[in-house]
Amino acid sequence: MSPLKTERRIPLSPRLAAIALGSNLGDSRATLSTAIDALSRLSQSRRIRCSSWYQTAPIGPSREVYTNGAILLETALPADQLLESLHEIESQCGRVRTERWSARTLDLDLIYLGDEIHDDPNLRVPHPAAFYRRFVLDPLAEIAPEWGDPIRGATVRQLRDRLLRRPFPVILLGPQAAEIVPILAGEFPETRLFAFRSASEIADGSSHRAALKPDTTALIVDLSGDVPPDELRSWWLDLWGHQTTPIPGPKDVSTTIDRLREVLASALGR
Ligand code: A4P
Ligand code: MG
Repeated sequence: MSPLKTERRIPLSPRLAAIALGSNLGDSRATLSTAIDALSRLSQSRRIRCSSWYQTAPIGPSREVYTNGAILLETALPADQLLESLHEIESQCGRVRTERWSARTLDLDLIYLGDEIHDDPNLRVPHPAAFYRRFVLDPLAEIAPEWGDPIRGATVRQLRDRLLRRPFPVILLGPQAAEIVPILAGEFPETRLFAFRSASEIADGSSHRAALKPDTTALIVDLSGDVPPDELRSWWLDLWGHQTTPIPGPKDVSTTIDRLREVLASALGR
């Protein structure tokens, strides 16, 4: 027997898993209840709570409305086996992977697994986009509001409440930020967009800085992709006593703007 198999036989202590469900192809309600049944029957696992279903506007290229929800499982499965099981359930429910974010019968994303942190392209936990997505946080806040995000130092309820602020403050960070702000400001009037060329410009106290009150929590989108996340996080904490997390952006302007539209629409729940 291989060492890996031996290792997998060591039972893990059960911990909670938060899984987000989404569907925008076929009979979504039927597919989602099949998925809930399959998740509830997973080995070494038991169902704790399910959210209600939410109709959400599609983010990205697909036109069909999504049905989203969330489930809490108690599970002793190792992270890689749990993800494998989620992929199997997606396939059983007719998921066919084509282009990025194409319409799908079923998408299962592992949002949290106890307080575990995994940083592998095949398995990122906490899910890297969950913290700015209403379609994830609304259902999750219904069933696990006090869950503490192990990276962001906030509960699910706090993460969701940040997205409800209007105007919604967003900092775009990078050399193209000033050019992009007027384009997006018209499309997203419920936001307040600030452009900073660099992290040091915020620290130096530019004219925009005064507009960001000490209690402001803003979503930072790092368009340059150059600022190490930990550094950005720590000076953000130092300046305002709140934590946020930068989203690394692509470098070319039109892709950046498209990507920003997706981020803002997810955050605002449009
Ligand atoms: N992967 C890494 N970490 C994880 C994780 N924590 N959970 C890997 C699940 N999978 C994870 O996923 C792509 C790869 O991510 C897999 O190989 C997996 O090992 P995928 O499910 O094949 O592809 P995808 O879902 O198209 O891509 P992605 O980036 O996961 O997209 P999302 O984040 O799932 O977003 N609009 C509304 N209103 N509601 C939605 O649910 N969903 C999406 C897709 C877009 N727009 C939406 C919704
Ligand atoms: Mg997915």
